[in-house]
Amino acid sequence: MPGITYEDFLNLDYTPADSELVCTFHIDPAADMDMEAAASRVASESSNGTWAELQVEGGITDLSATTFDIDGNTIRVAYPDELFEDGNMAQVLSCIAGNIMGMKAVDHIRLLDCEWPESLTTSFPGPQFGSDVRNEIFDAGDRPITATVPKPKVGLSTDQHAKIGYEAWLGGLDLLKDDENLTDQAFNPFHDRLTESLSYRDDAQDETGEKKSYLINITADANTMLERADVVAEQGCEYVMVDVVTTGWAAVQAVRERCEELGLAIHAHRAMHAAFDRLEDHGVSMRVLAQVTRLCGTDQLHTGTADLGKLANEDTVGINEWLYSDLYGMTDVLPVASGGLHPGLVPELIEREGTNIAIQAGGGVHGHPDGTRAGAAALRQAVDASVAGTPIEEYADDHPELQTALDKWGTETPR
Ligand code: CAP
Ligand code: MG
Repeated sequence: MPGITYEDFLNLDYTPADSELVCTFHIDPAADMDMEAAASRVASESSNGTWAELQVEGGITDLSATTFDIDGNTIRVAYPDELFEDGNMAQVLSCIAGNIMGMKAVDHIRLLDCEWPESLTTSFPGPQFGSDVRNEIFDAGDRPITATVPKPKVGLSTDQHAKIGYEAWLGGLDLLKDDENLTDQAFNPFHDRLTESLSYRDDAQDETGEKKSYLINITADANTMLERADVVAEQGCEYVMVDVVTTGWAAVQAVRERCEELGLAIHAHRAMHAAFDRLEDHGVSMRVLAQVTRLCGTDQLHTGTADLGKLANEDTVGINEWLYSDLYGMTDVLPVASGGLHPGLVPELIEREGTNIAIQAGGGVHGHPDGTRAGAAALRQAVDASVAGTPIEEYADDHPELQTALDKWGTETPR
């Protein structure tokens, strides 16, 4: 490719091959740059180009990406399959969301969406269980599964934390979940928490006759996560929880491989996603982060509350549809709705997102005036009523825990 220049990366007559990865970006060119010049630089820097005109002796494989469509500030770029290493998400992201994020040729650039080709996609494992966890683990039928995270986030002793789990399970919830900043601190060590919580889990199963499980946060360096996953499986839990953005997808891939051997499902929390996706015109969209997470193979993923909860959300419903969509036979992902939820929001949440989800509430369970067990019962009652098509106000007539929750929080979105 002797004499390669930026113009070689722009061809508005080009039709991408089925094997190519097509990425859609929003770009705002720098003041001294026109759209075509900026768009060609995006394709160049994210494939095989650089700022200087290159003189390469001898033949090499042409791995140039092509900007083939410009529509206002939206551009589409096709990347040849050979550019990527199969099954290596870190390498893929270093191309399509790497140096270009800091290029001076653009004031802002946002990776909005990817169309994943079959060969690259199927080089990743995808989830083991996906939304089948609802019935493979819990026998939940048509209803969403439910989870709660003890609050305060950190500072509870192991015993306090485990007892809150017990109360929540007895109240009718399926899952206890660790908070994102609880891993293995002195006030609540990982191994003690695992053992004590699973002991209460067994009691709660015996007392309720329902299956219960625990999303224990193994987030750490990759080697430590693998050791923790081994112990979680040895002790008879079904899940591990990983914070996929902070730990990084290479580490998630290592955990996914080990979880295949161990038969464990993976719950993906997404703390720090908003550093990538909150600014509308820059970064990486949650849609793409969700795509990446599905390819890497987690079974559950937080995707927000369709704007019903306390946190800003990007297109929860559209992202969930992508997570369920057919992707060359790859297993789907169960979306987790969380962040400021409480029983009064459940009917509208199910209206917006459907029932093939997990519903997770912390403050909306433990903040119940009568405590965690009543709060858990109220959340479960709200779910059962909604799935049955009964208005929760009516259901609350003979479900006092739900009535108390509605009296306290109504159907308002918290801030
Ligand atoms: C929810 C939560 C989750 C957020 C994360 C929290 O607690 O535990 O981390 O849901 O956001 O600490 O806020 P509450 P997202 O139920 O008490 O709000 O699901 O959007 O990734
Ligand atoms: Mg949290």
